[in-house]
Amino acid sequence: MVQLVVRKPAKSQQPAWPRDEFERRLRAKERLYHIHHPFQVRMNAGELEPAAIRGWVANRFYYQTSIPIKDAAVMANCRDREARRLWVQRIIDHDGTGGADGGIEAWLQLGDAVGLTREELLDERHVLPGVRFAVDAYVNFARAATFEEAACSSLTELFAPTIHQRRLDNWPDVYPWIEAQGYNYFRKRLSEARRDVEHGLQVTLEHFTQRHEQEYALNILQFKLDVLWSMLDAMWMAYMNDMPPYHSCPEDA
Ligand code: AHQ
Repeated sequence: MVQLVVRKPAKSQQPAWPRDEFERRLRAKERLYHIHHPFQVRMNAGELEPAAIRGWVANRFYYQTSIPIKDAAVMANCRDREARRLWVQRIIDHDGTGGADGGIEAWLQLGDAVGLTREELLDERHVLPGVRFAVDAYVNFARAATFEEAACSSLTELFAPTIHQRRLDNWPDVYPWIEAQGYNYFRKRLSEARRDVEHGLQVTLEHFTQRHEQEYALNILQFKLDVLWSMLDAMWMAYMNDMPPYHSCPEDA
């Protein structure tokens, strides 16, 4: 078994939290969600230059295209047919299916709306090392984790509807240069995130029942919060501080 990156507390004598207290503690992690990262705060306030918006769209595209790969890894570790019947919808929502283009196509439209070509999104030329490492850590966690551990790691989406709604509410006013068709992705995610996270929360609350397991679940959620925060740290250095990787290195002879 691959050593997971999340600390697993030892069995304790402390009593388990009641289910509603466990859920309250999971939801209390919202205070650490990346909506509070200065990059997101400045972005939602309309303070980012077009180049920084394009950088965010291009780097988040790597995250979005990694989600169905992550979810396929989650499915591969799930022996429960009913759970797989629900979880498979996440892959369809992103990759699309016969009748629907899916979220990755919608993100390519967001790219077009902010002035990025499909080619430069798909070839990943703008993906920062720090973003790649954080996203790959999430995918590799899901590959090594049990189904329930990976389901718990997706619970940051408890907090996602607010961040999508803020973009829909603010961006048309503060970024009038972004074409409206770009917002389809955020509109789409509002309902999908709410539906997905209900299942993820049910799996988490039902599986992690002893006190040390509940604390482990909080550590797993913290790991995913770290993934999202670290992505924006890399983007802040590159697009806000104008300090992209190797900016201080000597020119190539
Ligand atoms: O667009 C997002 C998305 O499809 C997902 C899948 C989910 C997961 O499986 O971890 N998390 C997630 C998130 C998406 N958008 C992020 C944003 O800020 O736009 C939020 C992110 C999340 O909260 O985990």
